[in-house]
Amino acid sequence: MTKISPTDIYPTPAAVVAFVLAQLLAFPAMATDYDVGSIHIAQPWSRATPKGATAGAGYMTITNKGTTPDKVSCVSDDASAQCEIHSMTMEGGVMKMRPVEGGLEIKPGETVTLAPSGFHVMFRQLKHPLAQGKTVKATLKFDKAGTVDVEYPVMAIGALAPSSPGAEA
Ligand SMILES: [Cu+2]
Repeated sequence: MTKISPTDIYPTPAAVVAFVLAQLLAFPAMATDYDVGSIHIAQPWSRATPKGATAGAGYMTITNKGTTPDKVSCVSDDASAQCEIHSMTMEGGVMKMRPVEGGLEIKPGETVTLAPSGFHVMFRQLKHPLAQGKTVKATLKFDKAGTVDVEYPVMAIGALAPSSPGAEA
């Protein structure tokens, strides 16, 4: 006697995992977008660090599609001992960066871009250099939307954007 079970029709979880792994292997540095609550995170990326560097940075675009302000901070990452969100400001002709106290605010309907020379996720006290083609995984915590793990594909040293010439893995 034969009985059709859902697994005959739909791919098994193992098949799905195999497919996803194949995709990841085909595009090792492809960025994924993330959604958590009413927060959308687009195009996360990072930059390779030279040997001996003590810190690295992560960038992304965060949009608040909700109706209340939210604040984001970095809880931890897999490449460094500490993770913070920093701002960069010009002070007396010198660029200075400092932690954003209490988290970076994203107002309702607002999109905040973290990019070189501006806001960034700072991976402090690196355990190893960030290598081009690899990823850094960080846990971000939004006061309202909750927690999300984000993978930052690492682009070339000095890349200005994920699509910069020479930034391809
Ligand atoms: Cu910084």
